[in-house]
Amino acid sequence: MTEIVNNVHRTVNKQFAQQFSEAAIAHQLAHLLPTDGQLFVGNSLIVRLIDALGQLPTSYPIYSNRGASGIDGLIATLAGVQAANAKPTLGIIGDISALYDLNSLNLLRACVAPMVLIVVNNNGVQIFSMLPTPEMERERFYCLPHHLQFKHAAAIFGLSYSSPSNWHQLKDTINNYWQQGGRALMIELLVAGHEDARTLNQLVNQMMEL
Ligand SMILES: Cc1ncc(C[n+]2csc(CCOP(=O)(O)OP(=O)(O)O)c2C)c(N)n1
Ligand SMILES: [Mg+2]
Repeated sequence: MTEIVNNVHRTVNKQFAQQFSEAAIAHQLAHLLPTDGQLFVGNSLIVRLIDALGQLPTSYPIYSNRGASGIDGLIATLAGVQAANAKPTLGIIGDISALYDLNSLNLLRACVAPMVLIVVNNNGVQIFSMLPTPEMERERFYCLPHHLQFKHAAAIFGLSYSSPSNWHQLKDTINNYWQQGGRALMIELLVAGHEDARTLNQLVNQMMEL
């Protein structure tokens, strides 16, 4: 059993060592957490990637939402979670979820503690790329690509903004923010479309063969 667990760890670590992808960030998320803080995880692909690949510290507080149907009101819940206990908070949600609840960015202007919101922009709904959806129709009817970016949305609501393009930039930007504080910070991660849903499926298949 220990041998299998070690093999799983080795395979996963090798796969993500050089990547800057949604799956790799889920795997490394522990390095971005604030000390004595809390994590809010959005729905869809990111929560599944963190569940499968993340190695979060024991007992670290993690919140998530299950709204009326799922992806509604995630930013509002993130703001509410922080307002309730005033801890430094890292939130991570998908791009469609962020667009759905864009007005709630206004709530992040009045944060009572440091707040970083990571928006994983994979240009649409990628969770359905895990399912055997028909290739020809997937893009148009399931993924709904919008080709939008969030820089100006952050500006409208007076948030700081950064869109790092590699792991070191991401880690330094967030960890400097935890030390220095300031206005709430939005981080936009521009990642490839279908890749991460497929990575998860491929990894599960690889694990079955170990
Ligand atoms: C209120 C609501 N409407 C629609 C859905 C169906 N739905 C499930 S996931 C999803 C898209 C999520 O997209 P995004 O936040 O970008 O996450 P990704 O799939 O790319 O990880 C949608 C529309 C839902 N769960 N909740
Ligand atoms: Mg998305």
